[in-house]
Amino acid sequence: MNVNTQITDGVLVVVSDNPPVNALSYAVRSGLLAAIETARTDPAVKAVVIACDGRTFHAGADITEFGKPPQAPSLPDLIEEIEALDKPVVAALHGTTLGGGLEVALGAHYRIAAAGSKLGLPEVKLGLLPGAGGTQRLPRLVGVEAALGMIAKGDPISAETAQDLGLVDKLAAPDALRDSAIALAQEMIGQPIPRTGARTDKLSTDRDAFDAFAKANARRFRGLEAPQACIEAVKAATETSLEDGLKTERALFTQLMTGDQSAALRHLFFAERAAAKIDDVPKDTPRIPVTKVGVIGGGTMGGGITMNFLSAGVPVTLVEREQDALDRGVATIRKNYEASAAKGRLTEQQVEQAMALLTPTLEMEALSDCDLVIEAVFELMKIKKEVFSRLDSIVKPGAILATNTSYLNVDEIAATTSRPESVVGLHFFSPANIMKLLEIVRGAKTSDAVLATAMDLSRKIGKVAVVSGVCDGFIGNRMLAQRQGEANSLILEGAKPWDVDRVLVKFGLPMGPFQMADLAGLDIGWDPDTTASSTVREILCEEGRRGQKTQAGFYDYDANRRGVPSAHVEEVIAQFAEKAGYARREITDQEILERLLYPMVNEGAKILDEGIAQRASDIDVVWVYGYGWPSYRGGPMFWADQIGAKTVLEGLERHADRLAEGFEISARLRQTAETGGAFN
Ligand code: 3H9
Repeated sequence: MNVNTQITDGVLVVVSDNPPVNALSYAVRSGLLAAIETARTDPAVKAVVIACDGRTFHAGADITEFGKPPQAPSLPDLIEEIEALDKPVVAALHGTTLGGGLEVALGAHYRIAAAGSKLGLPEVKLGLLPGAGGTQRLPRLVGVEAALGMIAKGDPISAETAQDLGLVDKLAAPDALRDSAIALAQEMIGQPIPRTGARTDKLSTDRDAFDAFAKANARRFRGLEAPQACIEAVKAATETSLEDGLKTERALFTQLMTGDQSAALRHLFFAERAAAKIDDVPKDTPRIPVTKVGVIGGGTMGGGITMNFLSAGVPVTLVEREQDALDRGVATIRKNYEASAAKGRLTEQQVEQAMALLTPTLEMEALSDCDLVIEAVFELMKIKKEVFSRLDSIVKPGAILATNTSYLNVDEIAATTSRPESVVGLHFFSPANIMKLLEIVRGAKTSDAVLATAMDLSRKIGKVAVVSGVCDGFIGNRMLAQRQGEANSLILEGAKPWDVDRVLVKFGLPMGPFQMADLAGLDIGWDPDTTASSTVREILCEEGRRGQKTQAGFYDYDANRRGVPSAHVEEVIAQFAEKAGYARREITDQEILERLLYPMVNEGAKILDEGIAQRASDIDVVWVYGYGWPSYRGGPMFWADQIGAKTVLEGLERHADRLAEGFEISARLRQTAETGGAFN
């Protein structure tokens, strides 16, 4: 039984129990409807409380039912029955009252929430809108402005804020929630019933409010269909009756639900959770307690990594070789925290608390009692090996030794220690305090305990982790190299760098390869002593065009770092291409897109074949959280599934003559195309 009922002093207490998050599955909806029917017909029932056991009130509709044939009762119908009941209904909210769960609460006549709990309508993050009356009832309770924010952005609010907004009538201590709800229900017996749907007093708004809201959030909403649909639905609430508003909401919901974007975003929801599971590591693997972390290298990467742990309340010992570099590293960490405080994201006290957890030092020996040490030194095998063999002699047995390498062979690094089972790759992405992705690189000998601990830690510091096997560049950079190779060829064949960038930005990425190169600095990996004008990039570096920091790279930059196409660079490329014997030609946007992205999909297929990634959806998670792949396109493998592996294969065969030397089509791609299968 998912839904139990009991009558307590005239109050029918209806309790759902559908772990883990009390999703409103068919069984729960049926149970709730039956309970409402009992309340309607049983004269012993004078009022109703709707509550949940377990960790949360309903956290939404059951997403696993989406895309399957709907089963009555539908959630909108159930909520209508709740609202129509002529006995007071109180919803008792705890945990995370989300989506359809909040819509149930909006249909109830009163809402009482556990202090510290959260409420929200996150459907937009799944490419949807609240489809069970949320877009019509929420603005009636909290006003248009607050409702627009909650619905179109999807971020939850605290119960305390919800009370201020009028969404929640009362707060209760978490352990007194159920009793308080029953008391409130009893108090309301015989009172006029306040139905959210019948209210209109908060609906008036300035006509321009909707456009202004869309404009103010244009960057956040770029490329996404759902936020605009959310805005339209809320607008309908202000313009029509509840009944018509609900019809508009339903039509928009159905349109989104059957569209590609929501399919992609729902895929990502489950992909992110699947990525947290390592198939051959048992759930109950003992973890290594990590109460103190060491970081070697106080540069951009080491500093960012350090901040993750300080922010999570874990003390960090930060090692540098020179006092100057150490001071600079510490100052940058402080500066970053203070910038967050200036934006109101942290209090001054939180800044000081984080900084107090930091121990800067020049002595590697200070790492001896750390439970985890992460190395973020120069990306050269020789240096990494030196660091690890020293760590091996310093750090206590059982501690985790991690490298932040983005390309190098983790097994080779591990082999320099007497404990390869303790060595793992923790590949953070820059800026490491902000980017969500963490590639956990599993060496041939990395122990289960180290992997399971790394997974737990990533969650603790707010990262989305994906396990990768050892190969050059791991999952993300290995695929990126394919894209970069084609981008370099395309500009020699006749495309302009800004055309290449424009095509990717139009596709939904935040920037293209040449904008990215300018941002990172063209001189990364460039050696002034050995440079020989052998690539366009080398020539630009030799000319002092090192990217944004020199106000010139592939683009010219103004004082505000705004890039404009450079006629000079066009000339450099044309001359280089001529010398190298390229026949220049017009290249269509479609060819640019196919040449950049199809080889990435092909590489992804090889990564799967070789067992470097556990599953296709892991590759999608890497690209969405680490490289800005648009979430509404689900990741490269999901995208390939949507357009069809056959399309990708045919495209690669069409471009075969122009693809990089040694390019090979993956057996998995060919097979998937030929059988009409899918990667995901
Ligand atoms: C909606 O409501 C539409 C309506 O407006 C209209 C309908 C007509 N369904 O995240 P966790 C699973 S749309 C099914 O690791 P946490 C999840 O996959 C919905 N399953 O836990 C995972 O499974 P597994 C609007 C769900 O504590 C397990 O539960 N609601 C659902 O870190 C644990 O999840 C949302 O979008 C679901 N709704 O976070 C809320 N939710 O163990 C989505 C979770 O097999 N959910 N699962 O991997 C969340 O944001 C988080 O899960 C939550 C808990 C904050 C609740």
